[in-house]
Amino acid sequence: MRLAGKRGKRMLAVLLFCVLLVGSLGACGKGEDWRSREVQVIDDNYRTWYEIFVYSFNDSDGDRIGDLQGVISKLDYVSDMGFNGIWLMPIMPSPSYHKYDVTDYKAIDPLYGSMEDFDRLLEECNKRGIKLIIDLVLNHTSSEHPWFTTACEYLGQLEEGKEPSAEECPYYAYYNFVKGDPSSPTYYRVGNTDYYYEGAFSDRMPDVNFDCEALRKEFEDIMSFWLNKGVGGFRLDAVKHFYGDDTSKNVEVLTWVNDYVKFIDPNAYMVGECWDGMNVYAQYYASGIDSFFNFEFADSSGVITKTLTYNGESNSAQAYAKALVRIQNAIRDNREDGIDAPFFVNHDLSRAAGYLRYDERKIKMSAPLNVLMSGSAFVYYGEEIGMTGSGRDENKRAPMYWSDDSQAKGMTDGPADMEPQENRFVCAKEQMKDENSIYSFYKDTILLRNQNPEIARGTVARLEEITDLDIAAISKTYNGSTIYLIYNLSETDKKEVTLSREQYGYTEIVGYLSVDGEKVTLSGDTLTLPSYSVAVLR
Ligand SMILES: [Ca+2]
Ligand SMILES: [Ca+2]
Repeated sequence: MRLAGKRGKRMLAVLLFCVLLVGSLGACGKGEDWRSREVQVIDDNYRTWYEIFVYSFNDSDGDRIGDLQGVISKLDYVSDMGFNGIWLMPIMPSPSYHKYDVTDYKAIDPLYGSMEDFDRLLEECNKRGIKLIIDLVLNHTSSEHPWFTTACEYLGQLEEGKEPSAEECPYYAYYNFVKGDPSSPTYYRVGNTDYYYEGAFSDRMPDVNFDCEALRKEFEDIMSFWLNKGVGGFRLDAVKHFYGDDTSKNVEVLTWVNDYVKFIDPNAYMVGECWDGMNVYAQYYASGIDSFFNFEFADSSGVITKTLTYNGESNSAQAYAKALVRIQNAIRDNREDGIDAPFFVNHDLSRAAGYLRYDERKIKMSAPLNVLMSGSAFVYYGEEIGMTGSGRDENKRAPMYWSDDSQAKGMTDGPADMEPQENRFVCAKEQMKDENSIYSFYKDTILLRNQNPEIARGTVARLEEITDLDIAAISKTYNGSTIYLIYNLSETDKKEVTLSREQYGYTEIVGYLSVDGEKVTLSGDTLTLPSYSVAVLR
């Protein structure tokens, strides 16, 4: 609707006045829903990412294996939840269901579709402001990769007494071959020869040799291939294993990767998997790679689970707030602009519903403890509906539970060796209709993050005057603007927290989460927080 002329302008002014009036009433807590506030999504690398295992996500052609067209048709689901980044687990041709052993780094596995499908996926992501990153497995190839099979054939044909040469077969230098049995559990024999190769993960995954310049050139070519297509960056697999556990050599490899990728696309985003404690993975930030996954907070024994399920001062809400500051400092000690990459569950870890004992309140509360962290937050598909999955890896990668009708369109069968999984919470279709579901709680959490740019980008400080062990009280400051996040992590008790408006310079609650749907209120300087709730003050 367009308003014209003087009269129009006056009407506009009246209208604006009304909007401001309603807005300020809402600000005083007179009933306006915080959810109607505007989002302020910034196009940078502090995003909210959704991790997708394509195989089990959504099928488009009826073979009951997920595929790229299936992902495309669920982009609105992903975007509607508030995610603005997607990490696709490996999509390149591979003999395994998980595809972490690649046979061709510049193609799409035919099970998942074609390169045209992938181009369309990129296009559809762009339309929605979603940055797409793909898994890049540099540590090893498939044992069926032509580089490896050619090298093995060469060694098999080598004349007795002759030394192998990279001039005769360049691929020989791509891997870590040794002559004679090294008596190591991670070395495997090449056919009937005297040669052995390194396979840190399995005999099907020969480790590459990063000392080889020609191999690095191949990887540069591969990275530029995907970046030139418009991929937003990479999730870098197994970076701790490039050179065994040698941190300085691994950091050197990552420095090379980072320099090359940022030269092609300065805005590209990369996140590395250095599966280790904070003291180790924080050192990897020296490479310049934007992020490393925060294994300190994740999984059944990380900070998030301890905060929710363990007792004692060292697992209290206070301890959670201290841990937020500790991880921030550890990263900044290694690089000032490093971006934390918090996550709770991924494809290698048990799903949270099991170890949180299907306690819906705890499952909900794990969302803000992860997603409201500073940095680039990651959520594994299915966590937003409390899916089940533990034990063998296949169980952790079960079919996305879209519908309780397993024959419904899009449903997949999951990996062949998966044990039957019984989901205890209702399917996505049902949860989307229920404003009290785990799904809705996740969606609200991401909305809060998208409305307040300080949540992802802010520097964290603890409000030390709040000493209640059940309360985590922090500030986040970004671009000169400070907000406050107050978490009540008591499983049972409503809490009152007094915070001087004058001292802290806030005026209102701009949003909150509460697992039971009970309101968070502010009266004078006193904030009332129901059990398991978080308030954002501005
Ligand atoms: Ca399919
Ligand atoms: Ca290696």
